[in-house]
Amino acid sequence: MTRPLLGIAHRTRKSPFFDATRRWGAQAFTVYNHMLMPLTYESPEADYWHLVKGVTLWDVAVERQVEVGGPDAFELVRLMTPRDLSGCRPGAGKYIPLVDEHGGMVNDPVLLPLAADRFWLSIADSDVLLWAKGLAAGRGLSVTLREPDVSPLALQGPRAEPVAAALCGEWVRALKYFHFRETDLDGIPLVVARSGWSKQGGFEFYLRDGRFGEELWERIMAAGRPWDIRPGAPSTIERIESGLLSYGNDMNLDTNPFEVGLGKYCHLDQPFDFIGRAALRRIRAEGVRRQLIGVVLSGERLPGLESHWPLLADGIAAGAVTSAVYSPRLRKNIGLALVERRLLEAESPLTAVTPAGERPVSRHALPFLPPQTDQTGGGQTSGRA
Ligand code: THG
Repeated sequence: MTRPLLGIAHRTRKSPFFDATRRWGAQAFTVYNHMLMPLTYESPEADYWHLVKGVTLWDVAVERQVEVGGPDAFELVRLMTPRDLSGCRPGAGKYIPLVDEHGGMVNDPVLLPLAADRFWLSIADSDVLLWAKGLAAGRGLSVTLREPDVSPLALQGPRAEPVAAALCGEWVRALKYFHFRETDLDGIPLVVARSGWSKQGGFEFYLRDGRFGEELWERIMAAGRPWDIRPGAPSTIERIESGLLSYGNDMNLDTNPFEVGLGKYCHLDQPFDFIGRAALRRIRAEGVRRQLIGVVLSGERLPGLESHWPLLADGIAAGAVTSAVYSPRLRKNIGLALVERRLLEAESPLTAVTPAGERPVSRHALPFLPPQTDQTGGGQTSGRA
């Protein structure tokens, strides 16, 4: 069967790096936040090996920024997340689940506090700007909400740090995990952060003026040449091995943070009354119905997952595999699955219904593989607070 063709129109937005990524060999794209994102250059596996062994540059302009500004900006951001932001200060980014009034996941952005009254939510694939506008209008908050001209590039891999230092200066080596700084490269306005959707270490360069897209891409590629930099993209293989979640795949409005392992970011007893607090307290008291776990699917290498694969326990519906991929380092089919808790507790044998037939499923601890730890300026885990 041939692959379906993707129709492109004006509403399918393009990144300021689009032409550069085509020139550098992007072969496949997906749509994310109503925008095109390159997925593959050489092949998913070749791109993955460059990421885990070297350094790769990703066009992740689809990680759009929702800018919240004005006198009530901090209040609106706090209303949107169960994470306690009382210690929030400019320059220190945070991973924050956003939930609705039922405790359902609206998005899982990175929060960048630019100033006491100005924030970026660097969003996953859902319409956060509209949710924020509705909340602000409904609550009569004095905020300005917009999607500014900001386009992130991610530099990821164990050799990312020397490339970032060659480009921006030695100061980037001291940047702590999730921390960021505003800077410029000979007039190209940037925010540089130590972050990214992999556990191989790296940085994100938020371009603050799309007119410099070509120039920034080529400058990073030139700086990375001595380290054999390659074009790349968020890797399904690496992110599943590392246990990173994908909004829209592993969670959506019908899942709550406790089900998907994000309970550690839910501070339900903080004084601030965020949206969804009562619902999340009820869920905490009653316990979750389902739980996201790591799974190994036995047998031959499986095809890519295009929609959830049903899970069965003794022929009874038990949940679904939400993401799956063949791991070249583990030489196994690995995945994430949202499973009924009572079946997990009963340790019922699970089977996945895949396009290649039924496959026995066993549970595996997350992450499947440990993070790269030597490139994280202050520690990959110490920056969590
Ligand atoms: N960077 C930026 N924007 C983004 C992403 C990103 N927007 C979309 C998407 N990714 C948002 N989702 C995530 C999910 C996980 C992480 C970051 C963004 C992540 N999590 C670490 C973990 O789970 O171990 C660390 C979380 C923590 O602080 O404890 O990095 O990648 N700009």
